[in-house]
Amino acid sequence: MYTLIGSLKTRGFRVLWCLEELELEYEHIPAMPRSEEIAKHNPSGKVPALLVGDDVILDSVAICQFLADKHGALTHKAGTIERAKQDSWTQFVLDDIESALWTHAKHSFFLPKELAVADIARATKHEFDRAMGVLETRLGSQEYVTGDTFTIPDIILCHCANWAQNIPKWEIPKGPVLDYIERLRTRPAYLKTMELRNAEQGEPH
Ligand SMILES: N[C@@H](CCC(=O)N[C@@H](CS)C(=O)NCC(=O)O)C(=O)O
Repeated sequence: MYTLIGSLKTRGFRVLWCLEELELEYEHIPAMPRSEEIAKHNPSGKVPALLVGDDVILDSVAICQFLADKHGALTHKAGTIERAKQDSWTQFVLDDIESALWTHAKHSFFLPKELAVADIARATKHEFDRAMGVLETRLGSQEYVTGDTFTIPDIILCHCANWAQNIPKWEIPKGPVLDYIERLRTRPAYLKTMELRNAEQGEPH
């Protein structure tokens, strides 16, 4: 039995999608960042966290990859070339896409006003658009990022695409990249996660 702590309006979305894909039993506590509930498990106050018995796993990608490895799906096997390429995709999503989104979010609402850079979007949108170009080239005409198999970086990428589309004027390029994202959004586990997310109160983080 797993317990996911973290609102679905945060990176918690990725973990619940993953739990749904794997058809696992879980409990969900939709705690917000910096809430008392998450502070019991993560001193940084960041969500999500996954409780596994007496253990706590932090960081959405580590959690998703753990679940995939443990349950033998949504991943290539460790030690294979396919897995190396999958991990490279995960790293690309975090370094080139999520980092632009996260820098943008921090300067928009997480940092104290006196520290936030007002026109940060000039740099972050530039980084994001550049990453979209790289994504288009690397994806080519493949169904998923690693080819025929749906894996964890597809989940992280789709979550980042949703995040980007909530920022005014940030767009996913039409054509192969948008088609790929829209294909991911038809998955039953995604639709279930989105339904649960939409039923939650509060703003996206
Ligand atoms: N690397 C972590 C990042 C977690 C994170 O930054 N979560 C955001 C919400 S999506 C948060 O809780 N932020 C609160 C803060 O930065 O204080 C992960 O992937 O889970």
